[in-house]
Amino acid sequence: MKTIIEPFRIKSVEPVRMTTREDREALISQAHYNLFSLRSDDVLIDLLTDSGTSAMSTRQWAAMMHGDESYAGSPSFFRFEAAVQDLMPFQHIIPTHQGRAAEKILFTIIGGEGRIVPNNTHFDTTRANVEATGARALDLLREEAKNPALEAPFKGDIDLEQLESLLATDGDRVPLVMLTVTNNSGGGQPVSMANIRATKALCARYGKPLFLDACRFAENAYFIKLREPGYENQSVKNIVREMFSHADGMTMSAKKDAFANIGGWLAMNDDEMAQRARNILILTEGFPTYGGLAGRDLEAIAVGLEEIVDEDYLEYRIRSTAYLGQALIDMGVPIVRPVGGHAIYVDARAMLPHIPALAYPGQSLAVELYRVGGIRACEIGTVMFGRQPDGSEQPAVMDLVRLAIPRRVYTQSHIDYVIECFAELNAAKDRLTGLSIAWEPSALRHFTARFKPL
Ligand code: P61
Repeated sequence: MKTIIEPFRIKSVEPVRMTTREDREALISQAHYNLFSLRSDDVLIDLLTDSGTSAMSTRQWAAMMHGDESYAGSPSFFRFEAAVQDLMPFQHIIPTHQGRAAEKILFTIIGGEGRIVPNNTHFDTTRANVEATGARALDLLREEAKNPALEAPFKGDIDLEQLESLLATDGDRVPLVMLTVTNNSGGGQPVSMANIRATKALCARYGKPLFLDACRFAENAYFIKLREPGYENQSVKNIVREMFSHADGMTMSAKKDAFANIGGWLAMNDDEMAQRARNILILTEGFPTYGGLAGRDLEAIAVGLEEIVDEDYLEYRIRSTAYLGQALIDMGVPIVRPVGGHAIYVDARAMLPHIPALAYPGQSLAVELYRVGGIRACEIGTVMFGRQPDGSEQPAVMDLVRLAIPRRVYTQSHIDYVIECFAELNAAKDRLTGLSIAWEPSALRHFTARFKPL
């Protein structure tokens, strides 16, 4: 069959509140042209993030009733721990309230002034948590991945030559190496097993641990199955297990590839590091058998981890994201290629060449998408990454707008509506203008900055 159906039925629905273009003009102006400042009731199709926005299954909701809220030693923790270790066999599984809390703990332990943390590309919270300790977050993406139009199967791969030269010259400043799977800021592109394996070999040679930022591990594994020779007949579950067998630890946001609305964890094999992590956890998150989560959240994650490696789900997930991507390609909208797992990344710099990077073409496109169709997307470009630690401002590597697809939430007709809105916007794109920043906070400015149309 050509048609890949959603492999679920709808049992419970949430109404979408309709708005007109006039309503949205007023609402976005009141929000100072920052989409994070909108009320979500005023959004028709919310593609701001795939994080924490998944629809949970009947099995997950049922499991939540088994949540045991004991302060210490809850059976919900042990079910959670077993589900994680079934896929990611690390010694120590430390729950946190979300991914950035795991990052905060990890970098409090291993970061600090003068240190360098290499990664294929740090996501913004990871970068912010590295830099908050005084350490440097270094992105070592391969050149080919910086060309959005280039088709290559594993554009998330870290540049092994640059990594090796860093370890050879400055290795004593590197506490660990990270790989973000899939590479969110680089377009949701997967990392190949060959690259994970080779990174591990380099790390072993220089005595460095390898950690995976594993938010979208299942999508990454499915791309390995589809694209990497030798894996086509392996189960996704086995591929996942192999990915983690090459790592010494991981950070995770259960809000992505665990179908949960909240949660995360930090995992590792090193006993001493785990001891230090649990000490910090108790200060900031909670006792090690709940780590800032309710027992019911741990239950939802445990079931979510079983469901996320289901290959019918993953086929639908990857194919439905590609459906939107292909429609945009067909109408001539430049997007990061090949289409990633959780999102479409529109190349706003290429689409709006008349808007300079420091007038934020990505923000301009995101605002217009809201005006035209009530669609909320997220700028991943100069607004998010342009402010440098020394206070200066520079264009980001790319100016992208991400249309992130919440898991199991929207149907094909929602996506067809998004495509129609793009067609309208694309026809009038030359009329779009840039924006300036009227106010910004000292860190993570994209969340709260206020803009003015130029
Ligand atoms: C997202 F606008 N991602 O993609 P937490 N690593 C990676 C992530 O993608 C990630 C985290 C760590 C989000 C949420 C988000 O400025 C933003 O559970 C690869 O969100 O703490 C999160 O996991 C952190 C959206 C985060 C943003 C920061 O939409």
